[in-house]
Amino acid sequence: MPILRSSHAVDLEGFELRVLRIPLVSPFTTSFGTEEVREVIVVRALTAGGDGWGEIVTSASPLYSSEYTQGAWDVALRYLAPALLERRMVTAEDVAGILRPFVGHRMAKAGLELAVLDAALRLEGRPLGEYLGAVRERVPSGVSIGIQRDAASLVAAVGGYLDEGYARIKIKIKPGRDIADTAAVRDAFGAIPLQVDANSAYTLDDIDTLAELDRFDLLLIEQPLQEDDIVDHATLSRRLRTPVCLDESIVSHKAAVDALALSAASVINIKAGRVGGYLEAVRIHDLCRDAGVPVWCGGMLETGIGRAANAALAALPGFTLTGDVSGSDRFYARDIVTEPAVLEDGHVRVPTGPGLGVQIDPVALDDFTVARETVRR
Ligand code: SMG
Ligand code: MG
Repeated sequence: MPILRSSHAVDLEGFELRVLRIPLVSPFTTSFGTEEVREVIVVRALTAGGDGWGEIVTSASPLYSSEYTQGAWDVALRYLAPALLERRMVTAEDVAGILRPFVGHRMAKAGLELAVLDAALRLEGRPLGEYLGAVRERVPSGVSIGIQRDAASLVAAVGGYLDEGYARIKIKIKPGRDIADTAAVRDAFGAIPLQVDANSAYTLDDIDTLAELDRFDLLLIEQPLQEDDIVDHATLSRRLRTPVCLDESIVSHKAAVDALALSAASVINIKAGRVGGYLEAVRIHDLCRDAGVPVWCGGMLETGIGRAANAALAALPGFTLTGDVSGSDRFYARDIVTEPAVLEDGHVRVPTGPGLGVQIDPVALDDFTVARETVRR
């Protein structure tokens, strides 16, 4: 039986959206490109009972998915926020239904839903973790490491994060930077918990290369093929010993149902932004838990807002694998919340205060803001 979550309605007065550009502590390279600055949209729901905060996890360019900052900015200001404001009294559980007529744009929808949910829970004095169904006070913390200049640099980077205490290592791979990089990490560190993420860089023509990864006893290979290659992922899954995990392909609960029905994956990465919100993320968690499929919480280089929410989500019982829920300092020298997530003994704490359980640092928020717009009722 699904647990029915309910939060109080908030009296919506407006939404303030900001584009932030926050420098990364080091460049982050995936199979689709390199980022040196995190460009992200912060959402503030303005309600009669106080503010709520959310984050739209798009990147500047549509490379991870079709969504990107300016597209999310436009659709949120032009269509999504006005639709919510028109309803005025809104619960977080209403948001997805109100926004359903607008096709796609899940990251934008997720950011607005989180802001409404945070406003409601702050008003109720209820922590997000409790609302979502968290069963842990802290979650094990994995780190996602970008493609480095060469294998030696990768080994140095992995060693640094292991020294910090990270519980699991994920390395990014792409054609030509796969077997040798993975071998270098295994040779240097032995049987550490290790997985790889291809961000859709391969096709079935690469099946022999991907099968070579089997000898490294990886926890999983994440999203080797394209977003819509569900059947090809099923074909690949039958051929590999390494478990196939889907990230980009799982854009909704329905996509997860279909992927499991076709045996396209034996593990799922759940990202609230990618699936349209934390409530949809919980539905996918519930589905996978009932199906005996392990899940873990993915990351989109979140600020302290999304990072707090991800820690709460990752504390649900079905999240049996270590997620990309790292300390804030893995990406940022300065965050926009007053108590950024820190790594303690390989774990990150689930905030216990009302709503997200973190406070915005207004000076940092202003310092990183490059655009700002408010829509009112
Ligand atoms: O937040 O720790 C994090 C980043 C984790 O590797 C990460 N995310 O495909 O899983 C993924 C990537 C997508 C990031 S692209 C903006
Ligand atoms: Mg991924």
